Amino acid sequence: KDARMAWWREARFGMFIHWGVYSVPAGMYDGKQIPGLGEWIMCNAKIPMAKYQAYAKEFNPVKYNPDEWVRLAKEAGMKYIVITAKHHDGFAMFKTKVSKWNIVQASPYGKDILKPLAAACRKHGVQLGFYYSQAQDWNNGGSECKGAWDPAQKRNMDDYIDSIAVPQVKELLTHYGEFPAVLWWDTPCDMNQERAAKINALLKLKPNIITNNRLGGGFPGDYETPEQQIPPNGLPGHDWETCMTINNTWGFKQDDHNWKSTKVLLRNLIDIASKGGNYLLNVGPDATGVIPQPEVQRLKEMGAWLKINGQA
Ligand code: FUL
Repeated sequence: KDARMAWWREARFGMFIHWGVYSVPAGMYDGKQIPGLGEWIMCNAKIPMAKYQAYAKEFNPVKYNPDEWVRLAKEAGMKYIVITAKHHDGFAMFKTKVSKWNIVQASPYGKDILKPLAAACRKHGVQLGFYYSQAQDWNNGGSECKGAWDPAQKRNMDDYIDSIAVPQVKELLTHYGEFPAVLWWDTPCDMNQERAAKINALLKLKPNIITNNRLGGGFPGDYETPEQQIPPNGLPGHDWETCMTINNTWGFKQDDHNWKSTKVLLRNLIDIASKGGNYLLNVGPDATGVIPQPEVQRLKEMGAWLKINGQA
């Protein structure tokens, strides 16, 4: 494990990217601002499947420039990127054979966004990880965690695991060369040992892969994931990574301007590094493929500080 974790333990700073169909409504539904996290809008506003799926027809991120994103991460002093390959809305940001609810078939953009990101990461020497919501999936018959809101969300969790989660994780593990370096699981609602074991078994396809502790079913993964907080004394004896938003949402919301200052973000990074953790700091690109300017500015300022202080 030490050899496998070596790059990750030295990395200290990474970029989390929450990007998907939810960046189209961007926090608004039916003319109203929906409170809560941007990427949770389908659940929070109880949007029926058909209505939510229509947003994909407006998802055309023609300004997506993965090379620029990776250069921004590098300039900020970040050593790795973790991007939402599939969030709880079940939308695959990649080419997949097992569900039509994916960027290639359901959006006008029509292209896998992970492929060129992997190429840019390779070119710039940045590690790339995939976030995959393995349990919660509101459009493919996975768990709704908090209960269904549309009768169309008929669910058999075992069918979902066998026909969606397992084959998609296999696709993610085999279509992107040396990547993913990390698999970032989330919200293990309705996971049990048997379901998690089917997913965990795929990891042998990438013997050096690093995974977080959110698979469920009793699988510990490689590291702990404090969310939006820094454990006061670190987590002695564990590898850990604090993930955090720059404003209050992970997925883009047009009305969230509650940006943390560069000073606070730098203090967080230093605090975390001094306690032996990693800082996975989130950006939420909009539906055109642009990272909001206040986030870009803060990341550049962090990088400039790290450079002056000999840390990047
Ligand atoms: C949470 C998710 O439910 C959020 O949407 C976000 O992805 C965060 C990093 O993890 O548990």
